[in-house]
Amino acid sequence: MGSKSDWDTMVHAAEMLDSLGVAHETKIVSAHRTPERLYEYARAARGRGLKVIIAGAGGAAHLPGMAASMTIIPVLGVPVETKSLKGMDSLLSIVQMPAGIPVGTLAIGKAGAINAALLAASILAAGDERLAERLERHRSEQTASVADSPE
Ligand code: RP5
Repeated sequence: MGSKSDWDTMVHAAEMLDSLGVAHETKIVSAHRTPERLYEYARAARGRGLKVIIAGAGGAAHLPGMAASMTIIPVLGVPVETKSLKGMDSLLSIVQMPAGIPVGTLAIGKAGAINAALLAASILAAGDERLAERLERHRSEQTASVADSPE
């Protein structure tokens, strides 16, 4: 994530990964304030064995696109909700990547963070049958938890 202030949103991705048993790390890497940290992180990611990067950022959110430009690992972008523009700024700056460098963009805020984790797990499940089974179980439990009436 681009800032410690993004953690309130990105913690939902971390919690979903935890609940699915997906190993992960959480880092603050700012495209603006720590550009060299971003360069080193993205450049080293594949060699360190990382398989997917979830990048959450707000405002002029360059982090996902810049990370994606420096690695072929799939990058999932989470637009963090902002006070001034409600995250529309984050969304548009993450989703509107020019052709050639893809970022898989999720919804603004908590829903996007949760779905980024689920999508990362789906990507990883392509080569991990046990994770695929855990994802199937998660879906079944979610379905079973939906009441058929609001009262
Ligand atoms: C972005 O600027 C971060 O991703 C964060 O969402 C936003 C504001 O950061 P802070 O000023 O709260 O550190 O780089």
